[in-house]
Amino acid sequence: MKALNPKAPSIEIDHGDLGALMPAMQMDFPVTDASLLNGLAVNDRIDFTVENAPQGMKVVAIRKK
Ligand SMILES: [Cu+2]
Repeated sequence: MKALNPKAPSIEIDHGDLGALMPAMQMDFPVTDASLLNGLAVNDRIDFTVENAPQGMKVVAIRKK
């Protein structure tokens, strides 16, 4: 993970291939709640869950590896 923005809230992730969703890239994802960013630091390796809603993609869960 490359950057945290608790005010947005969002998270910048250098992610691998996400199957049908998108290829590997570095990008900013909105997160459902800033509390998901608690305890994370830049360059932590994470697992994350993305919800692909009609209004756009949102990260709904983050877990440190
Ligand atoms: Cu992407």
